[in-house]
Amino acid sequence: MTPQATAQTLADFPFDAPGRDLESLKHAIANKLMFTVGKDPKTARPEDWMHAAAYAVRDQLVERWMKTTRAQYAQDAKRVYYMSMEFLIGRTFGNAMLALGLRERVRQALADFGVDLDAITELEPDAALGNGGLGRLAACFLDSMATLNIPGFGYGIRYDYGMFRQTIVDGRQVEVPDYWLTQGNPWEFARPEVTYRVRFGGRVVKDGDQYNWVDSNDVQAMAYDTIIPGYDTMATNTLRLWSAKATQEIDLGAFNRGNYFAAVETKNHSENVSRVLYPDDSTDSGRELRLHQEYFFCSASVQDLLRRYMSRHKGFEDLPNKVSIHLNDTHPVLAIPELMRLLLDEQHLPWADAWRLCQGVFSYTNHTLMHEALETWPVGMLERILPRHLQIIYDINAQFLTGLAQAGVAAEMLRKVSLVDEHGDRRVRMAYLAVLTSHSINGVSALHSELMKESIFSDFARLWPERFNNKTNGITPRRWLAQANPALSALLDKKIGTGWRRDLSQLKELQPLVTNEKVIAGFQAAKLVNKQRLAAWVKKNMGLEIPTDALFDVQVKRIHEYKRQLLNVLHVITRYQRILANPDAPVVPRVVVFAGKAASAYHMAKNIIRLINDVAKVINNDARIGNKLKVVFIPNYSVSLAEMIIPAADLSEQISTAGTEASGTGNMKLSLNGALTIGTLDGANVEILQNVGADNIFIFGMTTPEVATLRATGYRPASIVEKNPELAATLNAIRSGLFSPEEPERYQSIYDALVTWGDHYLLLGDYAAYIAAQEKVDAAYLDPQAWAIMALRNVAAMGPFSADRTIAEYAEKIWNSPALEIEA
Ligand code: 26V
Repeated sequence: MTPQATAQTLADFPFDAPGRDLESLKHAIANKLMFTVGKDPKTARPEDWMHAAAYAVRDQLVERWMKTTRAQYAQDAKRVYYMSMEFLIGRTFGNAMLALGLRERVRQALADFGVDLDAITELEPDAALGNGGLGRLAACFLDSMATLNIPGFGYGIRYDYGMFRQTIVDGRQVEVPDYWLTQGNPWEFARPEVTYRVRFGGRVVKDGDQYNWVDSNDVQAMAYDTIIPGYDTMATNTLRLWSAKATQEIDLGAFNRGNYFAAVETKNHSENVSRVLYPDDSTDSGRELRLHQEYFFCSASVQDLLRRYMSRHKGFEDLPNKVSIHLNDTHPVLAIPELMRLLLDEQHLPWADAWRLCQGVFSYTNHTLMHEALETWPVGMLERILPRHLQIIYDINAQFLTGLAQAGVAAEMLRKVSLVDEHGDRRVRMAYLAVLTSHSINGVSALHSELMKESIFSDFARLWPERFNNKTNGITPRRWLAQANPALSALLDKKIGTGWRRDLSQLKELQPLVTNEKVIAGFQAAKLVNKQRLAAWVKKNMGLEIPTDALFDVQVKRIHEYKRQLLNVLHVITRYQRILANPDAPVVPRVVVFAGKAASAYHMAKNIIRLINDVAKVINNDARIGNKLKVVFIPNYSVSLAEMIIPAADLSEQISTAGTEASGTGNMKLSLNGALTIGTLDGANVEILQNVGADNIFIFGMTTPEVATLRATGYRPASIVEKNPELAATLNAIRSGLFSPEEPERYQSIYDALVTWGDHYLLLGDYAAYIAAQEKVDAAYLDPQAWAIMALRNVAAMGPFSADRTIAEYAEKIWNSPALEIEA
């Protein structure tokens, strides 16, 4: 007999609701340490206290979590499934305490045991299940969906190894595996009962109208649930991550033949599916394991959401009213043929009905225009691994192309829009499948959404203009201001109240106060505290002294040619040479901070890291320079390091070639924390400019049309160098081995990339404008009052860049998903 749920409401169920007062928290932590962690306070390590405190805080969320789920079922609410290969969550402990408003009380409770909250907080490993912007956006969106009471579920993969840990050895990036689960993860609930069979390979046998997929190799997907707390609300959502488990513990056939090791190997092989996060590395994108990963999590998720729907509904008519599936880039696009397969082959719906339901359910966000990042899969590989899905994709394509042909569309155009690219080896274009199916297709900034319609999806935008729209990205103010920057948060609380955490538009109330002397002094004091925090970290971890009265010039993001860290390096070298040439001239002292990872197979990006470190070594050790210029490459950039670096920044480097950065979100985080932007008219920089005003930002360089024109008419970097002696000297320093005396030709290839091979990102084309903009930055920084006012105007203008605004737009315009009402 299975025990029945007798309690109609949680009020009838005799559990002890955890108290929020200090004494209750102390008892909870003590109990967790003894009974859950199993440690004597006498011998407990800081990690044990961290786990005990985490469990105590987690308990505070569980009741809310259950009330949220009950309310979802009771109201038969529409659920939004946000499907993403990446969720770059970072740490959870601090975020959970913030959401509950319990941070200071937990601090006190721990202090009574002689435990320092800040010290144990640092021991939590980051959940680094993402590469960069796309993964962090997914994490910010989960935070905002919960905070806005939107019934949102994240679906993704529970990688055993997240983003690699970056170490710097002799200036070079060396990757170390990130096995983040060693100490256990107090924030997840394993759900061994929630498992689905995911099939690979085999073949399709047709039996009348029925398609049977047989002889497949199977993997089990097992669910792990992470609680996503909303801020100051009962609403508490779920991130469900799938982990691969072998279907049989061992292969019995092999075992019986006495080959024990081969038997265990099969198990290891199938469990490889969720082993490791793929780096954002276009050269690697054809790897077969990646296709397995994508299908693995799509299949498990779609089976899971369909089961949930079917448990409460008869028939599928209502599916689009109860379910939205959002595709975070093309990585989850196999969810489309998977839902088709389940509706056709298992639920026996007619094709037209299944297709209509899919179009009602799916929506898609594009995050890049870069050709290399647009996913395609070889037809042969799909046929081998997902034979039934390939048939379904062919059928979707045939219907689509037949419709167009009947409407008189020419063969040439049919080839262009076909789901199958017939050039060379035939490949399926996943982005086209997403566009063809989705009722909404959005870009992530105003500029990017326009370019998307003009470039990669131009033919589709002409066919279905109504499907295309923009949703400018945003960031969660909880993590990126309240949590990361307590000093500035306290100032804001005092001057405009505390409501900005839930409603970031309230920052505009700062506008009339930005010239107030007390506000200015408060801002400057907060900035200094944050710079001291960073400087202390750099001293402790890197042994380098950095002056906190210098301008902190920060570029933190993935290392990529299009983001142009090299342009920043050119400025650094130019500055270095100017100081040497004019040792007595007054200069604005600067600390130039870099951080970011390069994909492990991206040689140019890794070489850029090495150059930055070599340049840093020479400049930082040049006695003639002293504190006038310091260069720091902070290793192993992560969400947690971002929380420390960003609040310390004075200047935010957003210098991508116009038209290449889809949005950027670091730009928003830095401006929100009172850094001024030096940037190109790219991505969301354009909208930041509109909001802060041209006087409070340093915009430079070619516009997107100018970039296109220069490329079309012929970019000749060598002739730019000829006309600019300072640039020539800078490049020469790199080429001659000034920064690599032990190997003078080390950076010849970088020189060649910039000067000889017609660099696609046009760095030298923007060099002069960039240097001129940097001179304006120096001039502005000489007046600390005026600088602080500009920085405050940035803070005050960041209201629109809250992820709450973004999510409210998705909910209203794309998902049609109202907020849930939850009893207190
Ligand atoms: C590409 C690939 C290729 C296959 C291997 C795995 C992998 C993983 C990631 C990617 C890149 C995805 C594109 C991306 O991250 N775009 C960024 O999205 C941010 C959020 O919208 C946006 O702010 C950035 O401008 C954009 O570069």
